[in-house]
Amino acid sequence: MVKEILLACVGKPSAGKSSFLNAVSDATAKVGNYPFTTIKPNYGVSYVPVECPCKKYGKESQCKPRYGRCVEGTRFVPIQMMDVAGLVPGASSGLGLGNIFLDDLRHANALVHVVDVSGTTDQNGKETAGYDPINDINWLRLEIHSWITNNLLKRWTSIVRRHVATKNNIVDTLQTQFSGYGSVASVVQKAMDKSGIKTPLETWDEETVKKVVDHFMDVRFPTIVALNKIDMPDSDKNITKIMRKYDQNKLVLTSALAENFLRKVRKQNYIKYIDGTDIVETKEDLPDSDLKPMDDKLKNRVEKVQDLVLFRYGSTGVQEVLGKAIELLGVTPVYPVKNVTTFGSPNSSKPGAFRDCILVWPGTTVREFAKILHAEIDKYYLYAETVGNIRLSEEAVICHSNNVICYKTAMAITSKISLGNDASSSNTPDNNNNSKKGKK
Ligand SMILES: Nc1nc2c(ncn2[C@@H]2O[C@H](COP(=O)(O)OP(=O)(O)OP(=O)(O)O)[C@@H](O)[C@H]2O)c(=O)[nH]1
Ligand SMILES: [Mg+2]
Repeated sequence: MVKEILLACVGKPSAGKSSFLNAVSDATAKVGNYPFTTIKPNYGVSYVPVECPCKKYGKESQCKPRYGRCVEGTRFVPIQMMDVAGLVPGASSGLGLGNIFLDDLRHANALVHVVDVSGTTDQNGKETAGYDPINDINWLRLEIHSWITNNLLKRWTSIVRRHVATKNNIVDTLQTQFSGYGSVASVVQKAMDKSGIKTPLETWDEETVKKVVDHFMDVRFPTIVALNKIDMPDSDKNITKIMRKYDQNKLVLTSALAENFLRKVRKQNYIKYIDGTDIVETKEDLPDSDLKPMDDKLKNRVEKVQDLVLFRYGSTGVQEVLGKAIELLGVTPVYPVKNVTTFGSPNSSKPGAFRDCILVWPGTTVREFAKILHAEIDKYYLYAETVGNIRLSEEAVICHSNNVICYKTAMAITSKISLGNDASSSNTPDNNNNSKKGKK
């Protein structure tokens, strides 16, 4: 099945989730300085940067992405973003807007935990001063953990009874319980391997169940923490504290407000601004451009954003969050082509190289990808080759050195291959980190 990767913004009310969604996508979600501005989830399409082979093979001028865009060898591939209502401590047992919004997370492949690092909102999203944002990092994980654990413990006696009666293995029993979270057996297997638990399920106590859920969460809901509102006065000292305590690979400093402001001013043609950088140019910098001159008030605001965010931190950070999330998921971009010299599309007679780019899960093999592209490619499969007419084994795992793939089939494939529909650009099973459904 070909569908998109979905990242979900989570966090307490007023952390800036909707602002973040708007900053990285085409969404126009409502933003407000009061808790629970968002009730129903908002959705948007974002573009994540991956390496496009057009640069390596000198085809930059012919590179014609069907979706997204390519800028000098950096391909921007569409993914789905979502922003849910704010979670408050106790959400898993119904507090705040409760469980419904945890349910909205079931289809997400990874989470972006938006944290208000300025300390100006309390755990319920109400205005305050000097709040310690470390609290938020801790309890959000606990809430999701409790949500899953409680759902499991509620039925534990009957789960054990059925497990014993059916003589199922542990992974199958747990997968039945976890399928509602978009899990597959390989995810459960990975979580069990990580946990190191080898005792029979019928002997597990509550602590063991909690430990399993902990590992399941890591595999099923990998999370990037966006320390948001870095433009505010107290953020600095909180950032230093958090950076010391947590894995820096999963932390990104952001100002969604600054990004939205820069995007808006760019749209109004007052500035040239390159996403993900600190580069902002005005009419004064580019007198021959068609940029509009800014009045003093606007000029001051732009300069303030430059001073507080861009010059200090290098960028607004929001693009970096997407890049890290994709890195965490470990997906690889694959470029199916009609032949490995012109790099034309197997799905279109239109001119242009590298039209299609599909993100696949780690471990996806050449043959599995054939199946993802089209059942007929799989059915009439002869062989696959990559650049230089190098044949690829069916079992070869797709990686960055063989991700330009041409399939040769015993019959011409007449029906359209499925990657051409709507905005699909990624092979996304409802789980993470493995394309092999049910593989153990
Ligand atoms: N200073 C500053 N304010 C921000 C930033 N991001 C968001 N805000 C402000 O924080 C407030 C809440 O923003 P929202 O995006 O509505 O927050 P939310 O997390 O979606 O809130 P709920 O929908 O109520 O859960 C608004 O006043 C935003 O303008 C930021 O990076 N810096
Ligand atoms: Mg919101």
